[in-house]
Amino acid sequence: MQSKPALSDHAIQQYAGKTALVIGAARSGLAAAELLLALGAKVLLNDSKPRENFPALPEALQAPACELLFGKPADALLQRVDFLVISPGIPIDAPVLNLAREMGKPVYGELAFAASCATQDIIAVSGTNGKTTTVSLLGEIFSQAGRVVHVAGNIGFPLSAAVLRAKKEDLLIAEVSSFQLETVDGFHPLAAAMLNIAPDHLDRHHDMETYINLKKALFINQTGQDYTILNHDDAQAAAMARDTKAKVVWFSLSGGVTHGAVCHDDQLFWRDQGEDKLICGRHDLKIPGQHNVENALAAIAVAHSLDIPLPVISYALRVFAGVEHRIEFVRELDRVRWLNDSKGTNPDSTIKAIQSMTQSTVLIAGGYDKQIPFASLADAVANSGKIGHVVLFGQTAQKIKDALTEANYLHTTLVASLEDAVLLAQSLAKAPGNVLFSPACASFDMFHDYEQRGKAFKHLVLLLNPKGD
Ligand code: UMA
Repeated sequence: MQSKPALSDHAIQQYAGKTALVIGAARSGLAAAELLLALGAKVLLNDSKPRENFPALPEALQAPACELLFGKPADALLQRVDFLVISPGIPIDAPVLNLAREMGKPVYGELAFAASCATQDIIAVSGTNGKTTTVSLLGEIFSQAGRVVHVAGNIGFPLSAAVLRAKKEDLLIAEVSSFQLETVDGFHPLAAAMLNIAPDHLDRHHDMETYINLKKALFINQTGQDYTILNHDDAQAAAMARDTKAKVVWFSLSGGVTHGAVCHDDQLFWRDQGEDKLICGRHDLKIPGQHNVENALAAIAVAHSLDIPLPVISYALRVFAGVEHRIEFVRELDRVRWLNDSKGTNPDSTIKAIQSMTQSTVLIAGGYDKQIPFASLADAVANSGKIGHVVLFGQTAQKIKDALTEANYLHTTLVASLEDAVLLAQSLAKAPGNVLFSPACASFDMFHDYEQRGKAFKHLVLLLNPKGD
C-alpha cells in the first residue's frame, strides 16, 4: 500500500477545501490534479480537447472531488474556482489567464505549485541546453551517495508526481524550462544551476530579454543559505550572479575561476581556493563532447556544494551512460554509427552535437518553427569539416536550407518525411562515419514531442537492412 504523501502543512492549510481549476490534462495537469486531491482540494480539470482524447485517466481522478470538463473553454469555469494551476504548455499571457488575474484568482504553474507543496530539498537545473543530462547525472551522483532521488520536471515526469511519491528525506531534482519559470511563487530550490543561455522558444517569449528575465526567476526565492551554480564561461549565465542572494558556486570549462569545478589538461577538478583536486579524466566520461564536460562540471559544482564526497562524484561520473535522445547510439550498420539526438530542439543544442562528431557525418535536421534564426547552425555545419551532407525535413526545412546556402554550404536535400530522411541518409553516409539525427527544432509540426520523434527515428533505423542486401 502506498504510504501517505509527505506534503507541506502550509500547503494543506492553504489549499484544503478550496477549488482549483487545472488547465491541461496531459502529464502536468493530471499529476497536478492528483496532488491537489491529496491536499484536500476540489478540482475542475479542464482541457480544450474532447474527452475521447483521454481514454486512460488515472483512477485517483474518479474521486467525487474531481470534475472532468473536456472540450470546453476554461473561461466559463473561472467563477467557480479559487485559484488556477496551469500546464507549462499554456502561455502565461493566454487570454483566460489575464481574465483570471483580473478576477483576483491566483495562477500557479504546475512545477512551482508542486514545489510549494514539497517538504523535500529541491535541486533545480535550468539553462537552454544540457538540463536533461545534468539532472540525470545528479540523479546518478546522489543515488551513488545513498540518497533516494526523484528526477522530475521538464524531463518528462511532472514534479507534482514526484512530490506525491517522495518521502520527506528524499531529494527532488528538477529540470526547469523557461515555460515553468513563468510563475515561481513558492519555488525555492536549495541549489539552482544555470547552465547556459542561447536563443530558444522565441515564438512564445517573443524576445531574448524576456527569455533571459524568465530564466533569472530560477533564483528569485533563494536566500543566503542556498547555492546558485553558474557557468563562468557563459556571459549571460555568469551575469546572473547579480540576480541571486544565494552563495554563488562557479563552474568553468576554461578553468577561469579560483574556486569551483574546472577542466584543464583533459581532466576535471574541484578547485578549492586555488588547489586542484582531481575528479576524473575527460575520457573517463562515457558521454561524448565538450558540452558534456560542461554538464559534468555543473553537476560536480552542485554535488560538492551539497557535501557529496569527491570520490562518490568521481565514481558516478565514470559510470553514467547518458540519456535517451541525447546523442544516443542506436546501432552500427555498414560501419556507420546511427545517433539519435531528437532532444536537439534548438540550433545551439545541434551545434554542440555537431562539435562532438569525430568522423564524417550526415546530419538530419528540421522540424517545428520556433522563429529562431539558423545562421549560427549554418556556420557550424559549414565550418565543422565533418558534415558531408544535410538532409532536411519538416516545417523549417527550406529556412535551414536558405541559411546553409547563405553560409556557402550546398550539400543539402529536402525530403518529405523522417522515413525518407533516414533512407536518404543511409545512401549518402560514408563508412566509417555517422548519421546524426539532431533536428535543431521542436517536433510539434509532425510529432507529439521530441521523445515520440526520437523513438520514431530509432524504429526506422532498426528496420534498415545492410546496403548490400
Ligand atoms: N491545452 C489546453 N488549453 C490550451 C493549451 C493546451 O487545454 O490553451 C492542453 C492540450 O490540449 C494538452 C495539454 O494542455 O492536452 C498539454 O499540456 P502541456 O503542453 O503542458 O503538456 P504536458 O504533457 O503536461 O508536458 C509538460 C511539458 N510540456 C511543455 O512544456 C510544452 C513537458 O516538456 C514536460 O516534460 C511535462 O510537462 C512534465 O513536466 C516538454 C517540452 O517540450 C518535453 N518542453 C519544452 C522544451 O524542453 O523545450 C519547454
